Amino acid sequence: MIFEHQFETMTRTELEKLQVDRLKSVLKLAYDRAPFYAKRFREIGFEPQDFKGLDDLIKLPLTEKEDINRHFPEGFLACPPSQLSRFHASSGTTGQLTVMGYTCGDIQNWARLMARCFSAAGVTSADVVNVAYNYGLFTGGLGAHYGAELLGAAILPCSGGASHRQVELMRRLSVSVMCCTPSYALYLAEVAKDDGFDFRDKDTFPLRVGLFGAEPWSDNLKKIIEERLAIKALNLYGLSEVMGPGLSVECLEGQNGLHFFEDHFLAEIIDPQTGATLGPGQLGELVVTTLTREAVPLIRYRTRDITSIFFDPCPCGRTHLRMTRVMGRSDEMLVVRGVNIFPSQFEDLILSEKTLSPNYQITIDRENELDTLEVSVEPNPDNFFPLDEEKLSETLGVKIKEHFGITARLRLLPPKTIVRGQSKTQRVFDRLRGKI
Ligand code: DLL
Repeated sequence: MIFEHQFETMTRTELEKLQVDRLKSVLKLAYDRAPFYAKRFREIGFEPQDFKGLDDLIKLPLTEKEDINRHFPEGFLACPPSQLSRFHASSGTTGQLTVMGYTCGDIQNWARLMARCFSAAGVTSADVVNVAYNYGLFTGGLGAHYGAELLGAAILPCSGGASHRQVELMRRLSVSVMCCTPSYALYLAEVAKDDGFDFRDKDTFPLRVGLFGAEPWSDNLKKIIEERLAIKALNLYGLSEVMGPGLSVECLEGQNGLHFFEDHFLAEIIDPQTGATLGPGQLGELVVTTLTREAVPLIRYRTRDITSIFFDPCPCGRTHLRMTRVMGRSDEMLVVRGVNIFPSQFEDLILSEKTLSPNYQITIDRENELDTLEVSVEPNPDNFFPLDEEKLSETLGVKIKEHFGITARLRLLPPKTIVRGQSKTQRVFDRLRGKI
C-alpha cells in the first residue's frame, strides 16, 4: 500500500510545481523569522521574492552543521519558542550535541513520513513492530514509534539494550517487524542463538521485515541479515538536523535505492570539495532543503552523506527520486597512504569471505613513517573448521590491494571479542587523526 498516494505518485510536473510553491514559503519564513538566514541572504543581496524557480536555489549559500551548533536556537528558530513541542539531538562523530526543535506540525509531518516508510515495507495495522532504536534524544526510537502508531500497528517499544529480554518478547508477542541499526539486528540474532532460538524458525518468530539505518551498511551485510533472520532487510535513512529517520526508504517491491520524499525535502548532490552541482548517477554529497519544516527550516543543508540520486521508475509506483545506499560520510572517509576509502567499502570486501563475520574493526596507525591498516575480525560462527589466519590474510590482502591499491593486515579475533553496540557501532579506530 502507498500511504499518501496523492503525494508519493505525483508526476514530475506536479511535484516541481509543489516544490517551487513550498520553497517560496520556506525562503520567506527563513528570511522573516530566522536571523541566521536573514543575515546570510542580506549578505548576498538575496530577497525571497527574487526566487523564481528551482535553478535559483543553487545561488544560495550552503548551511553547515557547525552553523547550527553555533547559532541554534536564536539564529535558526523560525517560530515563537512557545510553539515548540519537542527537542531532539544527535552527537555525531565530534561528540558535540547538535540540537533540533520541532513544532506540533513538524511532529505530525514526521509521523506521516515514517508511516510512509512502514507502508513501503508492507507494514499494516495487523503488524507488531519492535522499535529497538533508542528512545530519547536520538530520533530513531520516537520517530519510528509515531510512524508505526499512525499506521495503527501494535508497538513494542523496547529501545536498545536488555537484548535477551527483547528476543523473549519478540517471540512471545509474535513481532513481525523490527527497526534498529543493522549491527544491532545481527546482535539480536546472535543473542537468540545463545538462548537456543533461531529467527529463521517462522513458527516461533513470524518476523518478516526490518527497517534498518542510522549507520552505513553494505550490500553484503544486507544479504547476511536477510539470511540469518530470514526477513527482508530494508534501508531507512534520515538525520536529526533535518528531521530524523524518514527522509527516504527502500520499498519492498523495488529494493533498489531509497525513495526520497521530495514533497517535503529537496535533494541536491554536490562535489564535497568544490561544491559544484552533480547530476543523476554521480556520487557526491547530499544537500537537503526542507520544504515543510516549521520550527527550523534549513536551506541547502550539507548532510556530509555520500550517495547518488536517480529518477528511474520503480515497480511500486512511487515517483519520487531514489538515492543509492549511503556509502559513508565525507568527514569519516579514511585516508590511508593518500587513498580515500569508506569503511562500508571494506565491509563489502570482508563479507565477501564467507568464513568471516560482520563483527570487524579497522585500525589505522603509523609505523616507520608509513600508514598501516589492520582489519580485526571475528570468524563466521557457522564455520566448521578452524581458520588458517595466514592464508585468509593473504586472500583478503589481495582483494584489498586490487580494490584500493594498499596493503592491509588481517587479525583474527576470538568469537564475541568485539563489543556489540545497541545503537551506532564504531568500526574505525583512526589513530592518525585521533578518532579512537
Ligand atoms: O541516525 C536518524 C535515523 C534513525 C536514521 C534511525 C535511520 C534510522 P543522526 O543520529 O542525526 O540521525 O545521524 C544521522 O547517520 O547523516 C548518516 O551519516 C547516518 N545514517 C542514517 N541513516 C543511514 C543509512 C539518525 N540508512 C547520520 N545508511 C546520517 C547510512 C545512515 N548512513
